[in-house]
Amino acid sequence: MAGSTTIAAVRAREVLDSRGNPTVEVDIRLDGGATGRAIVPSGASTGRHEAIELRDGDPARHEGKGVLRAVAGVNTIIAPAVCGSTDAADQPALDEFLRELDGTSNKSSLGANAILGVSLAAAHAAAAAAEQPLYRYLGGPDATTLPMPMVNIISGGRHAAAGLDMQDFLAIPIGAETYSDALRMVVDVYRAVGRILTQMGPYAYGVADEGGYGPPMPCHEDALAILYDATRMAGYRSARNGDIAIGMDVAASEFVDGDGSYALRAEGRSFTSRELADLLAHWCDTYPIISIEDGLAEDDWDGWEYLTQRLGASAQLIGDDLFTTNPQRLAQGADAGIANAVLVKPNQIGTLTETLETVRLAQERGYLPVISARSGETEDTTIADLAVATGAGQIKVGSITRSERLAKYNRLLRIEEELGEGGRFAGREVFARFL
Ligand code: 2PG
Ligand code: MG
Repeated sequence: MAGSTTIAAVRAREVLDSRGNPTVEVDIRLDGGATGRAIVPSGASTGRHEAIELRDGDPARHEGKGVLRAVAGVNTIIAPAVCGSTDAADQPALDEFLRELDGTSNKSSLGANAILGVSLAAAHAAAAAAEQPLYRYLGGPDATTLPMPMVNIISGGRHAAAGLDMQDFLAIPIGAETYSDALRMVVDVYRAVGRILTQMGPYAYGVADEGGYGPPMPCHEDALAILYDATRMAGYRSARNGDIAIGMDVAASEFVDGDGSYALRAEGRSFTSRELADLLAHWCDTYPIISIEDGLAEDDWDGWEYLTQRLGASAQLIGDDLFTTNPQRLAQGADAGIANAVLVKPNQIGTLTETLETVRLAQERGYLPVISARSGETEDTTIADLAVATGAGQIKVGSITRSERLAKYNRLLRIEEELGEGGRFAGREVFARFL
């Protein structure tokens, strides 16, 4: 569909995410007739330095979580400002314009949820006008690498009602030859974990926000042990260099105390920053852990320095709350030599252009980018295309149940089919420097 890519119409509405919370959906139509739609996700364990998600705060609707103000901002401020004048095919200019229209450094005026909805819907519309799938439109002919998935199996923290303080215990199918094989292997592990948990009693089978199991457990090491045992039960080698390795999202900002100590309810005691780093290092010696996200809190930069010295050569250390997809924070972190990977969540920063800048910066500075969903998700699949477009090499979407997760995994299956012989799977190579 050739034709003008000038934005002709922008329409936002309030829809619901996978937790039943309101979120922003945006539709865009271009002069030439192409259309695009995006739905913005929402986190629970949010970083302090994220761009601001605008919520109504009206307790009479959705306990204050409505997004009618963000929707109104799109329909009454952004729409008239861009319609008839702005080219959806010039993403950097559009995103710069949206930032100026907002006028704040953290997008608190219009809301990152409003701005990102417009930014992504415009990209979808422009890709449709170019008659290209989004990954090809954004990434060009080189966008052929399918990401390694790191898949949530057991959840704790803000994503599960019971027990564990740490948030994610993930399976990383490093032995897989193809993306579809990777997914199948992880499903096998998920089922085996289910069998182990069922033996522990009926309450051990709860499902958490990202579709993983959210069992009550006496201590964190049990989750690691179950994942390890289940992998072997499923017939795979659970080893750093085997079929399935382990990843964790500690999400430590969620349980750091005001005095900088880390209170683990499950272990029944507090840890200093150094003790927590040592505990993680001990687990890395005991289990095949090759990736740890937010091992320490977002502002504990001294602790991060120690953690990186201790584990940075043998494990991927991802900054999520630490960097909040913010190129400035990532640059600071790289200058300080902390972490060696960055989680990339478009709604933490609020525009597609800045998201792509963060990925580019990571690649330039030798940090591994991991494209990520949020715990509150929808049927929107933009991040699947983003992972292929950027050649990021890794994606984190949650577990392999619940359709807001499967929408992304299944989108990648379709891209795998579409690329055929021309595509490649990132595979264990992504982790080569740690193995
Ligand atoms: C994370 C994400 C996704 P949330 O911490 O990495 O798992 O959670 O969206 O709640 O921030
Ligand atoms: Mg995280």
